[in-house]
Amino acid sequence: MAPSFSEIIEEARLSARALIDYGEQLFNPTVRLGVTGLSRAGKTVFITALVHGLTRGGRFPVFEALATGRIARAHLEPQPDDAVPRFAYESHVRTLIEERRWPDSTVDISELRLVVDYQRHNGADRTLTLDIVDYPGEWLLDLPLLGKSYEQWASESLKLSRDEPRAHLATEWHAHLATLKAEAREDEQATLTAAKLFTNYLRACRDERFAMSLLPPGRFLLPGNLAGSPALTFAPLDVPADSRAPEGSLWAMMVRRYEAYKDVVVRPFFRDHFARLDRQIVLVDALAAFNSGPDALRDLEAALAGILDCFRVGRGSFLSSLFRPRIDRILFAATKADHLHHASHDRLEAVLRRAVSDAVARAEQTGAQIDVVALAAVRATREATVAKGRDKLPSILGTPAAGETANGKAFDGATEVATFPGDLPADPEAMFNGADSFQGLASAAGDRSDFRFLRFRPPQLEHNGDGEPVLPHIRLDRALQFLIGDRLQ
Ligand SMILES: Nc1nc2c(ncn2[C@@H]2O[C@H](COP(=O)(O)OP(=O)(O)O)[C@@H](O)[C@H]2O)c(=O)[nH]1
Ligand SMILES: [Mg+2]
Repeated sequence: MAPSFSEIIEEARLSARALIDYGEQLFNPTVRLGVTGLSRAGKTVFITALVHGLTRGGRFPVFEALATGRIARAHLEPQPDDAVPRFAYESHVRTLIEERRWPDSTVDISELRLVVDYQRHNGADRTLTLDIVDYPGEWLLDLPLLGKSYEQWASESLKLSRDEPRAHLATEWHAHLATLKAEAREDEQATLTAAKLFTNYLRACRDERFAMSLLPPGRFLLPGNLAGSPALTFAPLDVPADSRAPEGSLWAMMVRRYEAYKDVVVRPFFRDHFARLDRQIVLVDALAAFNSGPDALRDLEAALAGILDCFRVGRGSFLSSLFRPRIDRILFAATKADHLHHASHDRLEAVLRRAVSDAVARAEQTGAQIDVVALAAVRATREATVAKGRDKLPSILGTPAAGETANGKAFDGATEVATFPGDLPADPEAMFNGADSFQGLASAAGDRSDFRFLRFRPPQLEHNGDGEPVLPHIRLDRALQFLIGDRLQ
């Protein structure tokens, strides 16, 4: 298929951008690090802890450049992109350390520039600029839409919504859909209602009990300044994947708006942000999926495959002729590992490795190096062994956030408790054996589910001397070593 006019323009813009970036790179070695993950995965906390650790000299034994003292200084500088909000680092640190609260949730892209002065192994002084870009994983899951027609997207979305537990959540939207005739005249009110019910369905899927991950179009849940615009007012119709809309029909109206969504939302994101990344970390809240149940874990697996496919977007498509994505390292990180006893950290890593294994095998042909880690950017717990009868249970100690409940008891946000969150199996395969592999909240009452993770408050830090205390973490240094260690040789 010959490229369309808009695709040719797109290529020209991309190559102009690549040239500018290349010029800068010559004078000023820069790594653009993308930090993504679905909402609540832990992006804000990860970036805050990473920057805090680098600028304040955190305890990072596995991050070689810092551990061996080759990093002289790291400091923040104004970011290069004027149209992107700055990551609110200082206020997030204050919230975490002084108020012992987690930072408020953010739903937009933001950016921060960190400049690292270091000494090469051969003794020469150098500077590495690290541009950290925080963007919602929901936006990433939109990239495959670039290669799909409205009809393909609609029939895939419908098919997905007809399986349980989604079908259950889609009842109202499906009922409305059954009243629509795709070939009928275009109708703004019907479209508005369809879009509203479809969005409600997407939102219900994100509910904690279900924790479904695979929900494009991402901007329906995070509309930002596009809320209410036509580009966000469409929904799937029940139309064959390989057919075309009659002119003036409801169907044609949906097609037009779907294409507008791609033009207004997806392409600019690809061009201005995604295509310029050098390194990428994808944060995954696997524990939320364990909490919910096997369906959520299966969904997460599909979403991860979708995300990995995004890193191939542009390589096998029209975009690859002029522009080659630069991402050469991708790290998948299971976050909040401090909710598990350390005996389970390797197991958490193994489950994530298993969840991305198929997709990794495909993505490796692209030449990007891929790794998996289980980490806690901020460790909110300590460990203890609690005797229960004759058993000794490996437990974790932490202060549950006010309002969290366990066994009918509500916590006040000030009391420390020991909990046994559940054990991960030695064989990760056991988590993927279908609907009965484990019990989650989606199908079982709270006291019968296999895992129950409480939300803990950030840790109480010990101030000694006048320096600001360092934040405890789990394997954050390993993540850093993989992501930028080679650029600090
Ligand atoms: N215990 C613990 N909780 C975390 C950690 N990182 C994130 N969280 C929890 O996850 C929530 C969402 O994190 P956030 O960074 O705001 O996610 P984002 O939406 O991806 O930016 C926080 O409010 C915390 O409750 C961590 O390292 N340890
Ligand atoms: Mg955030």
